[in-house]
Formats: sequence, C-alpha cells, structure tokens
Amino acid sequence: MSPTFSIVVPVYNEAEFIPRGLAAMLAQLEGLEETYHVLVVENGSSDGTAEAARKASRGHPVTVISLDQPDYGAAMRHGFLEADGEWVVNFDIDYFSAGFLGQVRSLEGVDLVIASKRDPGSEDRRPLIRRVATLVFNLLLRAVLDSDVSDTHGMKAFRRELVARLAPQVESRQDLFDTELVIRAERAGYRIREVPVVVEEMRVARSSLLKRVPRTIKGMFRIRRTLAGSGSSVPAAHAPDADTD
Ligand SMILES: Nc1nc2c(ncn2[C@@H]2O[C@H](COP(=O)(O)OP(=O)(O)OP(=O)(O)O)[C@@H](O)[C@H]2O)c(=O)[nH]1
Ligand SMILES: [Mg+2]
Repeated sequence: MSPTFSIVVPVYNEAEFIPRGLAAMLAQLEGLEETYHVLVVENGSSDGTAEAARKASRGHPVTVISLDQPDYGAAMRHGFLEADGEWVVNFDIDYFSAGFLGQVRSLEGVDLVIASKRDPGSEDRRPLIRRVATLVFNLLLRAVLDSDVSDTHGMKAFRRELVARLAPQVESRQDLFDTELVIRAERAGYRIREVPVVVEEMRVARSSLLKRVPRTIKGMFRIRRTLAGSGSSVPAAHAPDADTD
C-alpha cells in the first residue's frame, strides 16, 4: 500500500554526515502516526555515500538509489517520479522536520505546502549572509518569475498528482529543479499554502554563495524564457479543475 508521505532526500558526498543526519531524520519520522517511505537519492558521490546511507537506514522504510552524474535536480526528479506516496516531500539531509509533515496533514484543500523561511511567523536562525541570500532570492522570484511564492528552497510537500503531471515537464536541473516545479504549479493554478518554519543549521554551510548566486540568476531567467515559450502563464489544460485526461 502506498504511504502517506514519500520523502525524497537528495545526497551528494555526505558519507561523513549521513550517520548523524539520517539517524536524526529517521528518529523524528518514527514518531509519526502516518505511514512514510524515504527515498535517498545519491548521484556521483565519490566518498561511499550510498553505502553509508544503506548502513544507516537498515531496518527502516528507506530505499537508497544511486545514479551517475552529480546533479541535485536530476536526483530530485528521479526520486519524485519514483515516489508513490499521497504526498511527495523533499527534505535535505541537513534540513528536515517531522513537524512540517504534521502541518501538511492538518491542511485541507491544498496541493503544495511550502515551509517558507520568509513567512512572517518563521524564525531563521542561520547566519546573516544566508538570510540575505534568501531575501534576494525572494525578490528575484517576484521580479523575474512574477511569483507570489516567497520561498522555493527547503522543505516542500506536493500532492502526487501534481508531481506526476508537472515534474516530467521541468527542464531545470541542479539547484533550480524544485523552483521550476513550484512556479509551474503556481501558473497551472494549483493551491499553494506557505507555512512558517524554524530554520537552524545542523552543520556549517558548505555551498558557496559566490558560485551559486550567478548560477541561480541565470537559471531563473532561463525558467522565465522556457515558460514564456510554453504558451500562456496559466495553461488551462494543466489546471486541476480543467482536467480532461
Ligand atoms: N543527489 C545529489 N544531492 C545533492 C547534490 N548537491 C547537493 N545535494 C544534496 O542536497 C541537499 C542540500 O545541499 P546542501 O549542500 O546542504 O546545500 P544547501 O542546504 O542549499 O546550502 P547550505 O547547507 O547552506 O550549504 C543535501 O542533502 C545535499 O547532500 C547533488 O549533486 N546530487
Ligand atoms: Mg544544507
């Protein structure tokens, strides 16, 4: 039977952190009333990440998938399309919360739930530079993609039907896969709810903002071009209420 939550966790060169990160995640999930399955998707790691994940997940409802090329977006896409839960969720190995799943469960009439670091009720305990990066990203979502969503990075839960329909259309790989999926969902008229979150780093940040910022800006303009080229901003054929399949 398919679980309530399919949780996709992309991982890359995380052999050192996985014993702590995955154990903490599984300990939180064990407290859930709902059923769940975790899909750890590794690609291109050179440090034995997949073996570490298999070892740390023994005895738990976890599948570890290994692919070739290091690519966050490709790993997410693969995991999302494998997922068979009622809700398809994404967690990072260093950023997750079973409490978020409880919030998702309590909401009705929603297709996509985003734990937004920019929600007025959120508490972002990360260093100033990371918070500023999130603010800039938020402004770009508005300015470049004309979006009302305040955050697309981090924890999210999508109804499986949305994923099945829109994930195959997403062209972005690397960091912008989930951003494009959220924007496509917004433009297709899916019901989106943002919920507050407490963000605390489990380890020192390892990604370089210097490399990431120009890549993100370029990627957002590419999404804008792709979606402009795909017709109207609200493709009726994709709107949940106009389903003719
Ligand atoms: N499969 C896969 N996972 C990746 C890749 N790059 C990053 N990840 C995973 O994506 C998640 C988020 O990556 P992080 O390195 O924590 O990056 P971040 O959270 O955006 O930034 P900081 O934590 O602030 O450095 C983690 O679970 C990583 O292991 C990749 O190329 N392939
Ligand atoms: Mg992180």
